[in-house]
Amino acid sequence: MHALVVLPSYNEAENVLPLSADVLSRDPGLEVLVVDDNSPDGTSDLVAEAQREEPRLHLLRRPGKLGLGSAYLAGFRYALDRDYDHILTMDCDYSHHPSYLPSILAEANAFDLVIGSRYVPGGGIANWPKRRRMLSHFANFYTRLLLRVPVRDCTAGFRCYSREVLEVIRPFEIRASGYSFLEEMVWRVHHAGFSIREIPIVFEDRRHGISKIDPSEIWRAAAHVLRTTFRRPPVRRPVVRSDADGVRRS
Ligand SMILES: Nc1nc2c(ncn2[C@@H]2O[C@H](COP(=O)(O)OP(=O)(O)OP(=O)(O)O)[C@@H](O)[C@H]2O)c(=O)[nH]1
Ligand SMILES: [Mg+2]
Repeated sequence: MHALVVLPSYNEAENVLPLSADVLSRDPGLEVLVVDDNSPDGTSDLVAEAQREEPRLHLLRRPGKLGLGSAYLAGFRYALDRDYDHILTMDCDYSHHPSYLPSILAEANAFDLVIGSRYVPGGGIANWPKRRRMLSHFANFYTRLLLRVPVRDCTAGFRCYSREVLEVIRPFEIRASGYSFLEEMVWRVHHAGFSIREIPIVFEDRRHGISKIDPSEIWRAAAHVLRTTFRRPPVRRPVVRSDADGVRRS
C-alpha cells in the first residue's frame, strides 16, 4: 500500500508535528500531506522544518484560509497527480486518533471508502456536550434519510478513499465546504455504486487550539442536503449485490 494522509490545518501548531509523526509511525506505506492555509500561528513553518528530517512528510502552503472542502480537494489533486493508491483524510487536532489507522487500512483493500465512524457499535464520542451530540445525531439521521445513503456517520472526516473512487466520482465539481462537502462525497460514492465500510472509532474533542467550524455551518449543511435531494447523482454504476456491510459493485 502507498497511501497519502491529507491533514488540513489552520492554526494547528501544537498538534501538527506530534500528529504527523504518530501517523507515519503506524505504517511504512503511509505518507502525510499537510494542507495549510497560511496559518498565523506558523503551522506551515513547523512542517517545513520537520520535512528536512522526514521525507514522508509533505506540505502544501496556500495563501489564505480557503475552507476545509477546498483543502481536501487540494490534497486529492496532489495525490492523483502522484502514484498513491489510497487517500486518507484526518482532522489535524487529534480528534481522529492515529491508533485507528491499522484497522482502517485493513479494510481499505476490500472497500472503496472506509469511514472511521462514531455511530456504529463500538464507536462513540469521548467528551462532547450533550447538545452537540444531539445535533450531530440529528444531522446524520437527516442526511441518511434524505440522501438515501447506508452510512451512520455521514459527517465524519476520518476516511480512506481508494484512488479509483476519486478518479470516478468527480469530487472537483463540489463547491460546498465543511460538513456539506463530506455529506456530498458520501452521496456521490454510494450512488456511483462503490462499497462503503464503517469501522468504529471513539472521537475525542480537540486537544489544543480552537474550533474553526462556524455554528452557521450546521444550517448551511442542512440546506445543502435538502438541495442535493433534487439533484441526480453525477455518476451511476450498476449495483450487483447488496449485503449488510454496504453495496458492492461489479
Ligand atoms: N487548510 C484548512 N484547514 C482547515 C480550515 N478550516 C478548518 N481546517 C482544519 O480542518 C480540521 C477540522 O476543523 P476543526 O476546527 O477541528 O473542526 P471540527 O473538528 O469540526 O470542530 P472541533 O470539534 O471544534 O474540533 C482541522 O484540522 C482544522 O485545522 C481551512 O479553512 N483550511
Ligand atoms: Mg476538530
